[in-house]
Order: sequence, then structure tokens, then C-alpha cells
Amino acid sequence: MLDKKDLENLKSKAEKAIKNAQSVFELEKLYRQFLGKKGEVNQCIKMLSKATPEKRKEIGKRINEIKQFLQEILVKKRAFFQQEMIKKALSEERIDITAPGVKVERGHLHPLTLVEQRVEEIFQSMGFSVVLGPEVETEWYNFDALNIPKDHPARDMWDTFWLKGKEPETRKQKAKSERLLLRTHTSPVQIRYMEKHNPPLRIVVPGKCFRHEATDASHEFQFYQVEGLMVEERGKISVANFKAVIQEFVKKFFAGDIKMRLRPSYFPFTEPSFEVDIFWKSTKEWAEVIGAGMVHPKVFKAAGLNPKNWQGFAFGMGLDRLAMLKYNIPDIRLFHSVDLRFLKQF
Ligand code: YSA
Repeated sequence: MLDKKDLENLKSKAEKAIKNAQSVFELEKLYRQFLGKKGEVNQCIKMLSKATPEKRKEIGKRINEIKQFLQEILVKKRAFFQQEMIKKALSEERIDITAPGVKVERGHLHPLTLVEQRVEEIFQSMGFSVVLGPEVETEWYNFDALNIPKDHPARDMWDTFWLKGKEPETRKQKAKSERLLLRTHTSPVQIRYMEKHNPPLRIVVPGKCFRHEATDASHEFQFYQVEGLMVEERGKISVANFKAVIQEFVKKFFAGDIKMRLRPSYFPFTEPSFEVDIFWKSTKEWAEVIGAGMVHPKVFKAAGLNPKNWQGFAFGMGLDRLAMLKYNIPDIRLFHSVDLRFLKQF
């Protein structure tokens, strides 16, 4: 039968064990041993049922006192361990606020992206909207609709990456050739846009172009163009408007006095056609930067517009070449060289 002496023995055994505990883990083990559901204190409570009512009252009171006492010293010991852990962490993991910081490398935009953003900004200030088109194009949009039919010698101007795909089968597919290619210029977006939007209109189209050609300091097989298209009612727009827009662009883009010239040229989708050259001060040479002209009536027709009602100019500028002139970059291949010494300058 449980008596007072057993209780006092249990108290001093548990007290000693708790005081001597060396870690939080040991403490948790002792909690379960003495105060847990199946712990020794609870076992004593269960044994009370067999005692007489007087003894039950007397011993029951003492058990509760011992339980409370053990809980209190356990909580104190746990707090002690926590304090010790904090002290240890503070002494071992001290932060030296005088140590020099580690420099965080900041990313920045690629020079071609910077130039693209600036070009868009300038044209937007002149009322042009920015429009995008697909890089994988059909033969129809890249060539036929721009008045460059199959076997036309002008196709040689654009060495093309043709894509493997289904050859056109039906007469309709053959008539509107759906052979796929990587677009050689941004001009197909002129047609795509005019098919869906009624003039008057002003758009610029930045984007990647691809040509199957050998690379050199001013030619890449993958480069960027910005297409421009402005269409107004017939008689309300002329080459003079084109010249004024381009002059304004060049003035803002190069932020200064830059020599520019218009040279007669040939594109099947413009009549008359010209090229715009800019004088490169460092080499004392003219650099060809823009191809342009007045939109050919056949282009309007291909896009479903009546050339008797509409007139306009279009141009395609080489973004990489503009960037080369602006930042005095001698070789176009540097843009994709992934050379950090080059990229960090921008
Ligand atoms: C002409 C008349 C229009 O109504 C509209 C657009 C055009 C431009 C035409 N689509 C075109 O692509 N003309 S172009 O072959 O002379 O290229 C235009 C510009 O793209 C060039 O002046 C040059 O700056 C750039 N370019 C062409 N091939 C390149 C290149 N840049 C880098 N690498 C190449 N391989």
C-alpha cells in the first residue's frame, strides 16, 4: 500500500534527477518518466483508489503538491537550458558589423535591349505604336505578299533559312505559299498589321531576323531590325514626311549633329526605294543603317487595301548597326560573344 514515505522517496528521486539533468533532451525524458500520462506520479494517483477515504485525502493532497513542485523545477531547468543555448549562440555566432560587406553584383540590360527601348521611345513620341510579329514566318508573308514572287531575282537579297515542314498540297495553300522560314526581315509584319487594321496608321516593329550568310564585322546571321510603317490617305504623305521622321529620329537617337544621307536603292515592295547611311566618325565611312521607300501598290493590294485610297512610307533599320554607331562598337559579333568585359561597359 502506498504510504507517505514512498511519496517522499519519489519526490527526492525526481528532484535529484531533474537538478542533475545535462540537456533539454534528458529533461524531456524525465518529464515523461515522472509527470507523463504513464509516469510515476500518475501511477501513485491510480493507487489511491485502493486507500481509505481519510488516507486518500491526505496522500492525494501530498501527491498534488509533489506534482506541482516537480513541474515548477522542470520549467525552471528548461528555462536555464534555453538561456544557456542563447548565450552560446551569441558568443559563437557573433556578427562582426565592422567587417566589409560582400558586393552584390547588379544585373543590367544588354546594349541591344537598351537601344531597342530608346528607339521605341523616340517613335512613340512621334505617335507610332509598337507592334510585334512572328519570327517563324510563311513564304507568303516574308516574300510573295511583299511583291517578291518565287524565282524573282530579288529573293537572292535575302539568303533564307527554310524550315522543314509540310509542303503545300492544295491549290489554295500553293497560291498563298505556307512554306515556313525564319523571317529574313521585319517587313512581313506590315502585311499582317494592315490585314487587320484600317489606316491611317503608324507602327514600329522591333524583332529578330535571320539570314543564311557568312558573318563579318557588320553582318550577323541573327540580327535585329525595327520596321516602320506610316499610312495616310493618298496625297497626304510623301518622301518628305519620311525624311522628316527619320531626321527627327536620328537627331534624338544620337543626341547631336550626325551626318545622314538618302541613297537611291531597290526593294520590290517600295517605289521609289532608298537606303539611309550614317557617317561613322571613327572610320570616316558611311554605314548603311536603314532600307526604306514608299509602299508599293502591290503591297497594299496583298494586305487587302486599295492603293488608290492609301499611300505611305516604310523602313527597316538595323538595330545592331545603330547600337554599333551609338556606342562605337567595331564588330557586330561582340553582341553575342557573351564576353563580360564587353557587356559590363553598358
Ligand atoms: C525596305 C523597304 C521597306 O518598305 C521596309 C523595309 C525595308 C528594309 C528591308 N526589309 C530590308 O531588310 N532591307 S536590308 O536588307 O537592307 O536590311 C535593312 C537593314 O538591316 C540594313 O540596312 C542593316 O542595317 C540591317 N541588316 C541587314 N542585314 C544584316 C543587317 N544587320 C546585321 N547583319 C546583317 N546580316
